[in-house]
Parts: sequence; structure tokens; C-alpha cells
Amino acid sequence: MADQQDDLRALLNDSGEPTLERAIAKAREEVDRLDNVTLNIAVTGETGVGKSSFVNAIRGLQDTDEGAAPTGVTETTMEPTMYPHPTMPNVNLWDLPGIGTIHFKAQTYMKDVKYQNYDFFIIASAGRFRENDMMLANEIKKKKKNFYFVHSKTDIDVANEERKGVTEEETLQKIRNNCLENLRTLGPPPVFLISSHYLERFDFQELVINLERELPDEKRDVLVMSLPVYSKQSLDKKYNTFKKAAWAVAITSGAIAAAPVPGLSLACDVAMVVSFLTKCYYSFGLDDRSLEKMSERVNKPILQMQLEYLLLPHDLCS
Ligand SMILES: Nc1nc2c(ncn2[C@@H]2O[C@H](COP(=O)(O)OP(=O)(O)OP(=O)(O)O)[C@@H](O)[C@H]2O)c(=O)[nH]1
Ligand SMILES: [Mg+2]
Repeated sequence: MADQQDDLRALLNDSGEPTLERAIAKAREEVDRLDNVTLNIAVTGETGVGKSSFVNAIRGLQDTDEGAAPTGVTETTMEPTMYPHPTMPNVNLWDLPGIGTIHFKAQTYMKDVKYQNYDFFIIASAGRFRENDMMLANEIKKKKKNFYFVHSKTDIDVANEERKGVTEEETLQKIRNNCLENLRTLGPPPVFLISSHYLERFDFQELVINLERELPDEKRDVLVMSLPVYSKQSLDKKYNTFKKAAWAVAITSGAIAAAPVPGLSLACDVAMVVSFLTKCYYSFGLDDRSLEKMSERVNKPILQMQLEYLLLPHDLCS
């Protein structure tokens, strides 16, 4: 009984509310919010710059996996295609067709892809900065939406320049300056150099931090929960987000209420707890498929970290 009182006190503390009634109301809102908020992210840019590959990478998939967006060396994506996040159904990634092809003319592109449906855009660009990159950036701004500029396939640029004796640092600096210079009249907006084949290299981490910063609270948490684990920092962030939500699930599910408390169901809502733990399990990539993919895809220390989170005593899901 003393333990339960302590649990209750700790949860009240986490909720930031003075009374249990207020904490319960807040917790219900929190649980609804996590289940109901939908985030629509559109990935746009010229044909072949790696938009579909980026969508796959951010969903934690390889291009050859079942359910991955098709990628290829010729024009591949022919209509805006929505890919629900594999474990977070309320995060939708929209893989848009390339701008400026005979099928998608620059002049009507924004209308054709139904720009109004998206929360924000990622403009992907590879190699040189192009006129269409600027056109997209201008149009998105005009529509009062936000975008992030992603220079993709950075691994190729770095490898090409290394052959000539140019260091990785110099190459990155040169590409970054060039993008910023071209976008200067628009702010300049944030620019990120990434490789969908190596998320742990370059600016993927910074991209995610910026995406989170721009989003309203409820969408930020959904985004953090949905992203693949690619660094210690991303793992910590995920842990903290889930921890923040854990009190809400515990209170609304009645998991802590063995003592009769007005407004709380006596029976623990098993379905809610199971749903939350399932979210944790998949979000941390602890299912067999994700672990296998991770060990193929990134270096061993990250996999090791995930396993430690699973195996060490932890208060998140206890
Ligand atoms: N090395 C490297 N190759 C990449 C990267 N991203 C994409 N590619 C390759 O670039 C080619 C085109 O990639 P897609 O993702 O199909 O490009 P897209 O922008 O979706 O093309 P469309 O749908 O035709 O507009 C594929 O062969 C990818 O494997 C990357 O970060 N690094
Ligand atoms: Mg594509």
C-alpha cells in the first residue's frame, strides 16, 4: 500500500498537476493526443535526387524491403504516394513525384501535388543546386508553409572529391556554402547534408532536431517516437519522450490505482498498457526485424546500446 502511495505521488509529480482529478483529465488528453494527431511530411525535389530513398530511410527501411517506396535510376515515382510510418500509423510520409519532368511541369507542380495537404516539406536536391530547387523553395514560402533543404547523396560527393585529395570537411563546407548562398534571399532556410544510405553520417541528426523544434508539441512527440534509432542522442531523446508519456498511460489505464480513487477505474486497462508497450517496443527497434536490419545497416555500438536499453533495469516500462 505504501508503495502504491509512492507511485501515485510520483505520477502526480510527473503530471505537474496539483490534484489527481486534474492529473487524470490531463492524462486523458495526453493519451488522445498521441493516438490522434496526424503528421503529414512531404518529400519533394527534382527527379532522381533520392526522395523515395529518403522516405525509406526515415521509415527505417531499405529500398529492397517489402513495403518500401520504389526507387530507381529512371523516373520512378509518378504520383504523390503516402507511406504510413511502419510503427507510428499517425505519421505519414508523402513521396512526391519529381518536379520538372514531362509528367510534372514546374508551373503546375504545387497544385498537382496538392501542397495544402502537408504540414511541411523537405526539398531534396543532389549534386548541383538547380533552378527548380529555388522555384520550389519560393513557392512553398509563398504558400506560407515551411521547408527544410536537404542535400542528398552526400556520400557520393564526398567519395568523388576524396579521389582528388579533397577532405570530407572541405567538401561538406563547399556544398553547404553553395546551398546557403543560393537560398540566401529566403532567410536563409536551414540546409542539411545527408545520405539516405548512411544516416549516422553528416547532418541527419541536425535535421531531426530542427524538425522537432518547428513542430507544435503534440506533433513533436509523435515525430520523435517514429524516427529510426541512429545515434545515442536519438535513443536518449526517444527514451525521454516515452518516459514523459508513461505517466499519462499509467494514470488513465488505472494501472497504479489499487486504492479506490474517485474518477479512476479500478481495473487496469490492459489494452491501453499493451498498446503503449507495443509502441515502445517497435519505436525502440527492439523487434527481431528491426534489430536484424540495424545490425546490417549501422555500426555495432548502436545495436549494442539498444540491447542495453532493453536488458538493463529501466523505469520506463516498469
Ligand atoms: N549513394 C547514394 N545513392 C542514393 C542515395 N539516395 C538515393 N540514391 C540512389 O539514387 C537513385 C534514385 O533514387 P530515388 O530515391 O529513386 O530518387 P527519386 O528522387 O525518388 O526519383 P523519382 O521518383 O524518379 O523522382 C537510386 O538508384 C538510389 O539508390 C544516397 O543517399 N546515396
Ligand atoms: Mg521516387
